[in-house]
Amino acid sequence: MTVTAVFDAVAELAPRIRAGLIERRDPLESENASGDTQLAADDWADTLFGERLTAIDGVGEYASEERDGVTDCGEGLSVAVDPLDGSSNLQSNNPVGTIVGVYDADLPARGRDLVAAGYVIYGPTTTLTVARDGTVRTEALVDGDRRPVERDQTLPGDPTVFGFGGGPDSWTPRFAAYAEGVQHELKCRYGGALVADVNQVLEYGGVFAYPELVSRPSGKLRHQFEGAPIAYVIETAGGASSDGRRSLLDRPIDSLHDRTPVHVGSRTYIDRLEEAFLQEVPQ
Ligand code: FBP
Repeated sequence: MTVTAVFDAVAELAPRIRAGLIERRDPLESENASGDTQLAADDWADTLFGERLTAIDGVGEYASEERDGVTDCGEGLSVAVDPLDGSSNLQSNNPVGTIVGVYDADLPARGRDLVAAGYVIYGPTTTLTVARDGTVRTEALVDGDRRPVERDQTLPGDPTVFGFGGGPDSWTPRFAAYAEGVQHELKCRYGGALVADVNQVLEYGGVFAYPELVSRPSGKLRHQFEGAPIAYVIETAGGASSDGRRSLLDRPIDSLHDRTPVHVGSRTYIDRLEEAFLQEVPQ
């Protein structure tokens, strides 16, 4: 089964990625396809994942945040990877991760074409969270073992945390108004790595957003590599997602490196966001 082979490969590579981060924290001269400064670790992790995942029988395409285009490697499913999410956290020794989306369509592909998605967190423990076949499972990757941590993870009914990227000076008025309400109800938990911030919402309930910004109407995060796979995990766990108008899984995609506003979490907070944005009187 190709999906199993993909996440087996990710589980096997994760400890090696973690061990290699310390010597690769420095920025390269180059930028990635999104124009972001690359760290040596970004490029190195992409090389490892690319080599491994393109060799899997049943994987037909590989793409990553760090590469301009799609790598054809045969017939089968398409794998889109953010090899090192939150890499700017390396300097401060805060969590970073890897995000993987498995699409049953040529890339760029819509979120509804996902058949599985997941992420690794290189945190106090290295964990692998995978959403597939209607269930979210988390394993701890310790000494070559895969120890089950959660066998059927769902968002709790009493949400407690929020994390919003960007900041009040860069938010649009409609998001700022939404944030003003949320921050009096939930505790702020924002650490600058999507996978770690979203995992707090999966664990404790609440909402994560990297929203539209006045200067960046499509926000900062990449749709193919971050928004859609993360939305798939949270929706599989009983939560909801939105780009402000609809589920991120329904958002059209024109180009591989398109960005999107990302809002994921407990349905009550996603519904509130969409209601607020719908009532918005066009400027
Ligand atoms: P990359 O490091 O893969 O570019 O990820 C972007 C990211 O680091 C996300 O992981 C995180 O949610 C966001 O940017 C943090 O942005 P900011 O530094 O503006 O808070």
